[in-house]
Amino acid sequence: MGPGILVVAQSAATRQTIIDALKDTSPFTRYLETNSGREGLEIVAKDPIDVIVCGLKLYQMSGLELLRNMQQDEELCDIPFIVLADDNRTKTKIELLEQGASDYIVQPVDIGELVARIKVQLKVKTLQDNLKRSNRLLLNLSSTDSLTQLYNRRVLMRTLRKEFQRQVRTEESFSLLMVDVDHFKNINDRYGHLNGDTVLINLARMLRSYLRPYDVPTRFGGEEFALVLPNTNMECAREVAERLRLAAKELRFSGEIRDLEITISIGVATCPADGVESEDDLLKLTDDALYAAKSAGRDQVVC
Ligand code: GH3
Ligand code: MG
Ligand code: MG
Ligand code: MG
Repeated sequence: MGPGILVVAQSAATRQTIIDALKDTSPFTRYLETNSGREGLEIVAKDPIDVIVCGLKLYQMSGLELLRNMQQDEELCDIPFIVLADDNRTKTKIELLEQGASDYIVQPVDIGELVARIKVQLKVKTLQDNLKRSNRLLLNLSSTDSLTQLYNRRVLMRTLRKEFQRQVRTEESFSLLMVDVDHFKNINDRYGHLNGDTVLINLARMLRSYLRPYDVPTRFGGEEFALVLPNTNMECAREVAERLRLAAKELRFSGEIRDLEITISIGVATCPADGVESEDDLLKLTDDALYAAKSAGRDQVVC
């Protein structure tokens, strides 16, 4: 999809002149137009727009109001906004730039200059989009476990810290589940490491699908998964853990491991709890519960 340019101006002739001139230089661009500031706002909210060229006097909402509305919106504030200004006074120009306009051109418009200015803003927008994309990618890489696509341990620790603070403030309890695959070493030994990885990937997918959107499933390391359940007391956490334990037994795989059945052990701890004052205390308590589940014969939940 080519870049989108929105032309907002009261006069149909002005809009047409601008779009015709742009079409000559860039036939692959999408052109949208309106004479209404309000409709302009609706368009940018639902269509990907890369540059707006906007007059000040419009129907329904002025160009300045449209600019202010967009500036207040996190999603829209970075869309380059070129104003078709009515007067050449420095004061007006400064005001427009301070309100968030990227550029302005004084009417009557020199169309060649406008096209050149639009191209500059399109370049800025492309750079901005690329920067945002790499930031998102970096953020994703730094918080995701590459094998399972669950969150990593860094996110676990950050989430636990936040949940602790929230617990103190709201007195709502939250729970931590530590899930560990039983005799996973045997699976690796018998079917190989790659099949072991497949088991982890499928188990992770199951865990995520059983949790609520605001739960935080993380890979703690190896074949252990730490699941943070906000707003969850011990009873609910036990029920969730029990459902996960049963679902793990039902997991089926394909190829060399089609006959494999796995079981998991789960340690559960809930905050607040006696003697638990830090993230590490809570991890220790959960780990003790997991150890108890292993000692008691595996394939079980211990709170
Ligand atoms: P238990 O029931 O006591 O938990 O026994 P276990 O064999 O599951 O536990 P142990 O801690 O002895 O073994 C865990 C194994 O998990 C050892 C390690 O090689 C394997 N492992 C750790 N990370 C990965 C991974 O990313 N992929 C695969 N395939 N194996 C892994
Ligand atoms: Mg383990
Ligand atoms: Mg172990
Ligand atoms: Mg294990």
